Parts: sequence; C-alpha cells; structure tokens
Amino acid sequence: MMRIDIATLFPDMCENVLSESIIGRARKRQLVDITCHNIRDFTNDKHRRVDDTPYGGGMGMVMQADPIYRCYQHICSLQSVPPHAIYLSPQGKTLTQQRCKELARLPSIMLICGHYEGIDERVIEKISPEEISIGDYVLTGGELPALVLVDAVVRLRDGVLSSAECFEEESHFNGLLEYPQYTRPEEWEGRTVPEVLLSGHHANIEKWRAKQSLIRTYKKRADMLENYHLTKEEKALLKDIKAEVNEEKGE
Ligand code: 4H6
Repeated sequence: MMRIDIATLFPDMCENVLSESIIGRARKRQLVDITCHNIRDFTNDKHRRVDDTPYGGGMGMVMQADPIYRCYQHICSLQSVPPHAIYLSPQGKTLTQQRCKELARLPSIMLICGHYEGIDERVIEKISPEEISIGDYVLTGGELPALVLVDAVVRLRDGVLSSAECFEEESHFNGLLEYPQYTRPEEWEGRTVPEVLLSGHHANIEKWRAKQSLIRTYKKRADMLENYHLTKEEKALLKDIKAEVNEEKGE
C-alpha cells in the first residue's frame, strides 16, 4: 500500500477533503494510507508558535524551521525508509501527468505545506525536498496544491478507479483531449445529441469520437499535438480538420 504523509498547519482541511469521494473510498478500502500531521504539534514553544518575523525585516511572517523538521523526523520514524519529500511552492517545477505517474510508483511520499511568506530556507536545505508547483499563480498556503497532487497521484494506483472510471487511462485518446460527452435527455433546451451516438453503430461512434478528440485538441490545445505521435489515420483526419477549421475562419 502506498503511504502519504502531509505536514500542514491545517490537518482538518486536508482530512475533510481526503475523506470524500474516490480518495475517501480508496482509503477505506486500504489502497492508500494517508495521514495528516499538524506541524503545530511539533513546537517546543509553550505558545505553540510556528512562525516568526523575517530576519532582515520586511512584511509578514516566516514559518520556523524546527517544528517542520521535527514533524519530518516523526514521519520518518513511522517507516523504515525515509519518504520522498515534496515541498509545494510557487517556485517549484510545474506538476505534469507524467510526474504524477512516476510519483504513483513510489512506496511513500511526504508533502510539506507552507504558509505565511514561506518557510525558513534552512529546513528546506536540510530535507532537500523535490519542489513542485501546480501552476503559475500564488495561493495562501500549500494545502490546496498538496490535495491536488494527492488526488492526481492516488487515482493512478491500482484498484482506485473502477473500470468505468479509468477507461480514459487505457484509451487510445491518451495524449489528446477527451471527446464531448452527452447523457439524457436526448433534447435539452432545443439542443440535440449528435446522431451517430444514438445509432448504436460502434465503429462509427469510435471514429466520430477519435475525430472529436483531434478537433478539440487542435482547437483548444494545439501545443499538445507537438508531443503526440499521430497515426497515419490521425494525420489524414487532422489535415481535414485543419481545412475545415480554416474554412470556418473564412480563409
Ligand atoms: C511555499 C512558499 C504553492 C508555499 C511560499 C504554494 C502557490 C503554489 C507557499 C508560499 C503557494 C503553487 C505563501 C508564497 C503565501 C505567497 C504557499 N502558492 N506562499 N502554485 N503558497 O503550487 O504567499
């Protein structure tokens, strides 16, 4: 079973999110062992302080090194091999699906959630965690990024998704955007479902979906096509799509 430890000032916030839905179900089924640790429980200070003013002056507060390091040591003491430590920060490398796949193969990861203006640099040097960002924007804390990472990683573990939920993983649409989905009713607000999906003709449906995936990827994320190996059929399709899209644009 994969083990995940989260070091945070807001363990309840993390626990609440991770008890619901598919991740909550995976934990109940013992497919993953997730523990949220309150960094505040690891202070030696009688006021349970975890932050202080920055040396050199300036605005805001900085998280102190010691409570985080003691929390890290506690987490290490719970296992025979130290976990792969990850620090969620706006300065990290952007998280990708590829990195999630790699992280999902590790036996144990530990996530460090920063707050205030950040963490005393010395504990970062000491633990030397992998630094990961979930995108180029700033948040008030590392908890939401940690929860995003846990969700993205845990869903890749064996048995977590039902076969219905994980079809995307096996599908040949991998590397392209998903085709559009429709469900009942057949007509909604004057809008109908594409004919082919009601036809029951599976080969045609497959073809239509493959084409829709290509159309969407070309229209919304043309950059993704750079790294995607197109089959002969897809190349031909893409040529048609480009012609159609350019026609729409009136070129
Ligand atoms: C570490 C250092 C991650 C963590 C500084 C964290 C965005 C991401 C944080 C900070 C994060 C991301 C504290 C700096 C608040 C800004 C927590 N924000 N910050 N993109 N914030 O993955 O002030």
